Amino acid sequence: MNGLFSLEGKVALVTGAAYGIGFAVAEALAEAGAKIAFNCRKKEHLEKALADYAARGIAAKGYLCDVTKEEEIADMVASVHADLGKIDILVNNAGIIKRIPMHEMGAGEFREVVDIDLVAPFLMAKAVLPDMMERGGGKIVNICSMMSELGRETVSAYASAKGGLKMLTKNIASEYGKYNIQCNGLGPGYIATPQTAPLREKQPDGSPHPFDSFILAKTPAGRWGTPEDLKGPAVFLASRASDFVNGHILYVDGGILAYIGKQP
Ligand code: NAP
Ligand code: GCO
Repeated sequence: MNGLFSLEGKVALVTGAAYGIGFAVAEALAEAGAKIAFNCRKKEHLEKALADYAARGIAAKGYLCDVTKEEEIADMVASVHADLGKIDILVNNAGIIKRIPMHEMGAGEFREVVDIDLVAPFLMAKAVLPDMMERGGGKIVNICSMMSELGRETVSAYASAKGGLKMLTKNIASEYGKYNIQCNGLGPGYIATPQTAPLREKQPDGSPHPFDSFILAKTPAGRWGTPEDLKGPAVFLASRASDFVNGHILYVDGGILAYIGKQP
């Protein structure tokens, strides 16, 4: 394959990669040869993540940075340049969700989700695009969601943000493709991480959470995804193998978006 999937010599910044999907994506990019930078907001998360990366033989550089704060982003990008070099691959992974019925959700709660899940990817992309333009190309991967396509009760802010992130992905692809910059989305289905833990909690009587049973019935693969399921698709979108893929959202969802669901 003539090194199509190799990331040797590349610098990758994965936001929110202290654990969960971001950690698995960063691990995959490292296994493909990239030097890894990651960030999060909490010192305790950073310190544990550095140990976890080191335990896997990954000399990741970690930075405390809130991706909603432009000045913190500028400082982090400058530090990555000094520590590892210019950024070749940006993965906008950091994200939160608030599950609140929309009529009960405060404007501030809605804005907080949109700020982290949509405005921050815009700010992060702005911070790396000039160098990518000057250096002849780059890769931006936005972690979208099934909620880039579908809605459900209580996730109005999240779906709005992730739907917007799908279109931001397409717009970056449209505006910067001429600089050999590819911007694509990775759309995980339901993945077992801390973010979805409340949806998988056993009931007091030990029975499965109703949402857990619902997702298993709706997913042809018949299981929740794991962060490891995203490793191969992430390397594909970060490598030369995807140089003619642009503005695409690659769903890694076990088939849930294709399936009407099992007859009750
Ligand atoms: P997670 O376990 O909750 O991890 C989120 C990460 O983002 C944490 O490292 C968190 O660290 C960081 N973070 C949150 N807000 C931040 C901010 N303002 N600045 C910097 N870092 C921030 O989430 P996950 O399940 O791995 O999801 C990762 C991404 O995949 C998210 O964008 C999520 O929407 C998306 N996604 C998840 C699923 C799923 O089923 N799990 C499916 C589709 C898409 P700190 O709290 O220390 O900052
Ligand atoms: C939810 C879940 C989902 C997943 C993911 C699905 O409450 O419905 O958290 O939103 O996080 O985004 O792709």
